[in-house]
Amino acid sequence: SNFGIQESLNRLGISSQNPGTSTGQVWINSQSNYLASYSPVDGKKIAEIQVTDNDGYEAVVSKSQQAFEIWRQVPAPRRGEIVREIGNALREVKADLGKLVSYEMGKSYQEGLGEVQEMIDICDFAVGLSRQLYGLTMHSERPGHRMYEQWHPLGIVGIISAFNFPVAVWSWNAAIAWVCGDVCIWKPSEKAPLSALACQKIVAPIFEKHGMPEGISSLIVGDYQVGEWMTQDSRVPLISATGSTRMGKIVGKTVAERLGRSLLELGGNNAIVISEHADLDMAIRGALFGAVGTAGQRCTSTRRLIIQENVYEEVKSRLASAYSKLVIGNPLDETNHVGPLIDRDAVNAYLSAIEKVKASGGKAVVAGGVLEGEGFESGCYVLPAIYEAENHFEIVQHETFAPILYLIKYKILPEAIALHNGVPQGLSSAIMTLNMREAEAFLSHVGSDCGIANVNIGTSGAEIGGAFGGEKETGGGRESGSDAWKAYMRRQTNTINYSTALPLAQGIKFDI
Ligand code: UN1
Repeated sequence: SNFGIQESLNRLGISSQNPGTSTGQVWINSQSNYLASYSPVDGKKIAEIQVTDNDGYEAVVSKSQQAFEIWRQVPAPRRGEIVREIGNALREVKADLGKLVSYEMGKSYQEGLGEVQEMIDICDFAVGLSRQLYGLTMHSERPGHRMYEQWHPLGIVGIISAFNFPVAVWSWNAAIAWVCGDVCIWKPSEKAPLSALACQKIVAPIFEKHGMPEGISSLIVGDYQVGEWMTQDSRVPLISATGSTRMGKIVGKTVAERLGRSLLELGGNNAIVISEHADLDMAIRGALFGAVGTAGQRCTSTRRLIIQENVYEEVKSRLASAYSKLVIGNPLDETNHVGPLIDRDAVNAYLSAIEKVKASGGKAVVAGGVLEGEGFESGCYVLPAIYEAENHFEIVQHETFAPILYLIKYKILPEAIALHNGVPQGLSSAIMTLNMREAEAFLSHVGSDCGIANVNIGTSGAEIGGAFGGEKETGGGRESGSDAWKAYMRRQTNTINYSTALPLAQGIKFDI
């Protein structure tokens, strides 16, 4: 009776007995190796899924290559029609898939629903995009010549996704890649493989219904080894990877060695600057959701608050009081605010970060700890914590995927911006201020160095319409909206001579 999770699993076709052999799309070919998915909500094993072995991987790639030959010839607006149906199917399963995401990964049910909504939104975006894959035309320097550019499909896109957004980040990549004429091989996090399997079961019948071949959407399951087959594989021209900076450095290097393309969306160390000119009610609410939403496991989670000294004490005490009202528990129960971390390793990383900030001289505003007793049997529930810290502390320079918020004090805005930018990562950022000069300075070329910079909004919860990603150790890639689609296509410049002469460019003479 765990909030209807069993009924949702049934409707999504995820059974605890070997859940996946009937998707119609190639994604496994393994005899014996299984990966179990455990829920951090109650510590129970949800189901096992077959791990992809090397033969299985080869079968997936060859199916994908064959599928690409066909898919790339389907007109882009027709491809968009199919993506529209995928969006509609997601609308129908929103509650069930949101619940599975919540149960397998531990985010609140509301956030699980939000994640499926992101998938629906990106499908809508991709449908429109399917008629807008525009190239430029240029004026040739030569008489009787025409120049323009075309965007052609790239081929197989390898998608490596993280546990924290187990379905939405895949859909940002897949929906765009599909309208661009690419085919996708998805290697989901081994911590959330069932959410991926559910997605595969949603999309596969739609391609099939339209007479499309297997291999437009494929799944490979396993640990880093399975990902490595793909990152080393020159048959996969683009690898789009979301996860830690540590992982991204390995993926980026491997793909670069074969001169492939990688699109990296890695760690953040996101801060909100809270000015003395802020609407403090708004600042507290923005900081609270940013820091404790998804139990601090978004790459956009708020990790640092850089607070002007005149409002520092007030912000600190109001945050402490807000934290005291947080209810931690089963994320499927909508009366709770914060669910568990993904697993016990994450709990250990959280505890070690707290030890480190204390050892560096950080002071607890709201102390952390692991919850025990009834309802917390999985051992993954922790208390959201706040520490006063200094920006240069080694642990503050790191992304810890947990609800730990560091408070840092500043006097003048240039100092706040320097502290803000003084970390290796560059994903998301925000300033809370009603002062126009401060807001514009923060967004200017001497302001935030992040890929995302907000005013009077927290650091998390970006909309799909913008390009998503960041600078420095965040990896530089951009996914989702705006013109991020260009990374999924190859650009071709065409020059056509319709004159009776053959003039050379740059006026070069070459006559015989
Ligand atoms: C991520 O954490 O990898 O902006 C993605 C946000 C969400 C996506 C986060 N829309 O917080």
